[in-house]
Amino acid sequence: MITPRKDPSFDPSNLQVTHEPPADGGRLIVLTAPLTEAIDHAGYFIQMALASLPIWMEGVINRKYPKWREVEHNPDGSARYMPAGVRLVEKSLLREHRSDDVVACFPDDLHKFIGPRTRVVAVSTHNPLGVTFAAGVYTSIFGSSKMPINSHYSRLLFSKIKASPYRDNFKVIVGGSGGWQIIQTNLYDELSVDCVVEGRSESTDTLELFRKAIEGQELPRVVEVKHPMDREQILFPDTRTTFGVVEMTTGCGRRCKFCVPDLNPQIDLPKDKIMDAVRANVRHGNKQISLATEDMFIWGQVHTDTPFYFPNREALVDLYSDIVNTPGVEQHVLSHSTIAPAVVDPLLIKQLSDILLPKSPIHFPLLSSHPQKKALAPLIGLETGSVRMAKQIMSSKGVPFSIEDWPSVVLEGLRVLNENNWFPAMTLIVGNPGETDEDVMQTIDLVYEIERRGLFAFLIPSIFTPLHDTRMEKMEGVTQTRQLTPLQWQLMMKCWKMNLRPGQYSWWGPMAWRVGAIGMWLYKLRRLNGPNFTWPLWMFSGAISEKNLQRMGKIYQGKPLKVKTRAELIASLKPKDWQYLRADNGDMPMGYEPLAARAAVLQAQA
Ligand code: B12
Ligand code: SF4
Repeated sequence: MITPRKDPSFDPSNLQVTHEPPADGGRLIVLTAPLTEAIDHAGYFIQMALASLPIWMEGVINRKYPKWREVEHNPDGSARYMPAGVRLVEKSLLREHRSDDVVACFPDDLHKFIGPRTRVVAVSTHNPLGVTFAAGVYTSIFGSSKMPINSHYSRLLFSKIKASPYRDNFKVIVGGSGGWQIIQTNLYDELSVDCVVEGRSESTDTLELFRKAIEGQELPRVVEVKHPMDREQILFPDTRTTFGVVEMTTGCGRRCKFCVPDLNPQIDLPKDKIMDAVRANVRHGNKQISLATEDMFIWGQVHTDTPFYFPNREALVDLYSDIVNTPGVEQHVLSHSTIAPAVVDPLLIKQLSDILLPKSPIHFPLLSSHPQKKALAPLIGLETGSVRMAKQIMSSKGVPFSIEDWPSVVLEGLRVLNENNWFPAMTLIVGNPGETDEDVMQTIDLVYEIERRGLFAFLIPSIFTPLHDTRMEKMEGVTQTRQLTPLQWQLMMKCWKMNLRPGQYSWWGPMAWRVGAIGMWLYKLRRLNGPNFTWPLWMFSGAISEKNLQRMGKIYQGKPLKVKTRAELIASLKPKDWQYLRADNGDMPMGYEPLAARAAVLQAQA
């Protein structure tokens, strides 16, 4: 059981506002999501910041994005856009309910739709309590109120529903990728939730549950529903989604032990349905599209004769070209990927860059060589630089390459990506169960090697969180920032120091960080995070050089890594995999051509 956080800034009694009941008696089924998960502007980063910053830092967001709370409505007051999860619940329900019985609205508009007729209020949530990787760790580093902004707004939503004068008439059903957090914290009563659904809304079990709720039957606390096993059963939104999210794949296939989405079947969704959903978004006023996936590179190669980790270049180029060339699509952002495909097929990365950069809203003026300084920034898991740890938790993360070569795959992949103006956000897990100082040192070595080679990724360290249903669910790593060792702190602070590199080029940048970091430490952080945090923070501030800190024995400076080149990595592949390589990338292994020729002969004979 996870201990829920308290939110001192939040007083539910402020919610006792009375409204006129809706003239039509309200809708039978009202769908909603926390405001912070529904907003559609300012790109992915604002939602990630809302999930990671504590509520007392909300002012930072307010200053940077003064209009972030402004949302758009349809003429009837319903939400113009909603997270893709809400849209699919809506679509699933419309298979057996009339459209005027179902509505999706923003939290502030709930009173316009919840009335005496309402029987179900369904909430879709991504991360309601912030007890997941990066979201939890950053708020806890900053201490006092550990409540992430997103959790504050999620609680606000639940309190509004709880305070409804019609609460006794309807059931509250929660679903989405963050539903498990309510189960694990047992906050059903506090949040006034009747039932949490684990799984997809397409399932007939979900419809059955809504039927029971409408009839006023008691609901179980948790319902697990099945994931569709084939691509045709997955529904697509035909209205506008937040950030234009349209699903591209489910599952992954690399089988990392800590991963939730990999538990779903590996499916790549049909292109015609993806395109319909893209066009539907545009029709409803969206100018941006993002394909949701765990690994964009498996699309077009699922259940084919070629292993999924050799990307289908033609299929991917065709799909992405059609998306960005759809009239009305002005912006496109990437979601998640893995890094090995960049080593396998660098030309694919180049071709995708040519197609995607012109429509990318991301600009990194100090990093990008694109004429308009555009960049692509998918989220990629690096997780650890320790081969020993990688073997334990993610032995297939780098396939077709051996996990023994993981640091080389990361460095080579990043080189290819950076050359093509891809600057990924890369996550690292700190405090894995059984992680030793030696493991952390190897990760620090890899991070220094990234720096030494002039490569760039936003490195996002987070503390290991055992996620529900995964093969590491019962394992415990570090649970509080005070437990972090000096090396683990050093790794975290070094990552952040490197992330700020592009911001350090101004004359005032380095000075601002020095003063700011030390000021924060004196004010608050030294008490919160304990003595192991002190020297890594001095390193982060840059007030004492890393060389001097190392001489003083206060930090570990990392040793150069001996890594394989792309040619050496390709040469390390098993001969049976050579047939899937693309010769136009070069670096082909010795003996490749005879094999290719033999394959061509066999093909001709067949
Ligand atoms: C796109 C995406 C984002 C985008 C956009 C999110 C948005 N608001 O639309 C961005 C980049 C902003 C984002 C941010 C974050 N994300 Co995110 N994101 C995704 C991703 C890739 C796709 C989500 C999606 O839209 N899927 C498609 C829809 C259709 O699926 P769905 O929402 O799950 O809905 C289905 C079911 O859950 C169910 N369902 C949904 N709602 C409901 C409601 C009811 C009542 C019922 C019955 C059923 C139901 O039915 C739907 C299908 O029919 C997923 C990975 C994944 N493949 O799901 C990660 C994922 C959800 N994100 C994750 C995380 C950790 C985060 C962040 C915390 C990261 C961070 N530290 O910044 C933040 C949190 C943001 C916030 N506001 O709190 C984790 C969730 C882990 C968890 N909660 O346990 C995931 C699973 C990624 C991962 N590999 O771990 N994310
Ligand atoms: S590569 Fe990513 S999505 Fe795939 S199993 Fe590993 S963590 Fe999960």
